[in-house]
Amino acid sequence: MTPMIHILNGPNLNLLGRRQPEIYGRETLDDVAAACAAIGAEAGLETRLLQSNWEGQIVDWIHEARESAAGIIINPAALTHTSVAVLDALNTFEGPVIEVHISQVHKREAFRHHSYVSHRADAVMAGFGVHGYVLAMRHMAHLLG
Ligand code: CA2
Repeated sequence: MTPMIHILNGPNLNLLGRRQPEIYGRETLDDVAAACAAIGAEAGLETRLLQSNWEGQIVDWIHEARESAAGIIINPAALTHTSVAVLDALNTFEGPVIEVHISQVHKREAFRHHSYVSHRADAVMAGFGVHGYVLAMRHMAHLLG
């Protein structure tokens, strides 16, 4: 069976490409899904990109990933900086976890400098724009290869 990668996205990322392009760029989450699927096709990985504005939904999807995914790529958005629940859920997942931030969070406000998710993530991308998802997919293929 083709290994599945879940690409999870947190609050407000449904607006990607439609608001604040100076920070997050002009590409949409659909563009990200297509780019990740293309890398997956090259590397023999299936991808499923999901977005929710609800913390509990992200937690539920992480639990589902325990059954159906070989790896998780996650941009938790604001939950990065607030959510022990997302961290606890990720700690129950056994495969590789890659944390992605479109913006370079360390050059932004101090409250964006701490990530709960980084306590679990095997790799962290920040500041590569949406290309960070593509790089994360390539690294996932390397880790699972
Ligand atoms: O840089 C990132 O990817 C972030 O995870 C994005 C979060 C922010 O809270 C993190 O500190 C860093 C915000 C996501 C909001 O997404 C939007 C996208 C387009 C327009 C408006 C919001």
